[in-house]
Amino acid sequence: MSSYTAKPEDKFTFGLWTVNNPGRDPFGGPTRHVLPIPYVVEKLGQLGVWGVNLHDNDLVPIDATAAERDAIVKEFKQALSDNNVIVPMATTNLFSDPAFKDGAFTSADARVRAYALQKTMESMDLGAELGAKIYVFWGGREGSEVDAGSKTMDALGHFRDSLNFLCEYSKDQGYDYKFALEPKPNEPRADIYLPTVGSALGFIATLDNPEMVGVNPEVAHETIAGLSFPHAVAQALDAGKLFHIDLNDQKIGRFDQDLRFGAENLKMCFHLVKLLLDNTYSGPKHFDAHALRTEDEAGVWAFAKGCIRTYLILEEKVRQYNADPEIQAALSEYFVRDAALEGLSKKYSPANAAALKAMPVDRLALGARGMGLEKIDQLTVELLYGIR
Ligand code: GLT
Ligand code: MN
Ligand code: MN
Repeated sequence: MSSYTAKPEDKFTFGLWTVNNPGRDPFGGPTRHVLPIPYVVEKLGQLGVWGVNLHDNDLVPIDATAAERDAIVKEFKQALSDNNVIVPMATTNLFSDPAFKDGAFTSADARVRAYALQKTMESMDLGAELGAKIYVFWGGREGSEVDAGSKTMDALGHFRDSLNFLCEYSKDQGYDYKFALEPKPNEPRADIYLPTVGSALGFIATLDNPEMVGVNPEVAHETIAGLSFPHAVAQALDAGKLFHIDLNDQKIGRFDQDLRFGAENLKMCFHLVKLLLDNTYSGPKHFDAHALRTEDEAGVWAFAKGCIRTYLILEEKVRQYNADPEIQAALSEYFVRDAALEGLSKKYSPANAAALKAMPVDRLALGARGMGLEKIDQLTVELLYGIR
């Protein structure tokens, strides 16, 4: 039995905007104070957290002077090194300022699009100065309520041009960033462009430097759309595009809840952790969640510790599942292997096609077979509840 405490090799991260979320929502103001950033870094370090991520304006106010920026960055770097915390990922706030109310890279206004590039380059400079290797693009305002004129087609073209521009900027500066697109179907816009992981993967293939760009799937975002998060992650892994992951939890069909990891759908979270562990995902594991609005500061740290503990508990459950003789026996009955048939089906050749066409099939027997999935699922539930 482990103590379920984080080690640097777990690569757990939080965003400054997550643990420092003051509990504001569209119907009410903050319910807790914003904490000083060096203190947040110290507390995260005490929890064994590997990294802290940020938007430019989580650290440096949008209207800071150059001297103010430098002083803030210096103090932040000191806190990082004092507490053994790094900055693995950076991103740009292209959603809070009213200038971006109708989008940033996809705005209908060329001046806004140019400003979005300027702000992102400056934020990439900041991220690089702090050592970030991953650069996330969450296009919260890149969407619409009104599909005016040619906007929908224009938006895709503008988004592509912006990403191409910024990939070249990253290369030119020697930053070595990997870009990760974070899809979300809606909120704060009625419809956000590239709403799912699958949409983002399709879009990446149209870029000038597709190898530099992957995805940052978030549990809540695919779940809002009613989609399976583990399936989205599997597709990203299969494509070699899982550059980053945002872990939290969510009820289907709600506003973006960003709940504590494992707070809502433990079985889904188990399958997710299994996918990441079995496929040796080695990137950061970012808890993009926040404490409930009901909580005070103690509740915030209970929330952060809870994300970590649940992830580590589920890793332990995955190891147990992979070693459980009854579960493994049920799985080997479920997966029917046949080396000869798999050889024929793996790759087309005229001979393989002819052999498959000539193959006798007992269709009724195939249809009559019970798959044993009820048993497998019940064993999983019992394992998760600690009965096994
Ligand atoms: C915002 C959003 C998150 C994104 C962040 C990165 S900002 O909090 O809800 O899902 O990951 O821009
Ligand atoms: Mn996110
Ligand atoms: Mn979210």
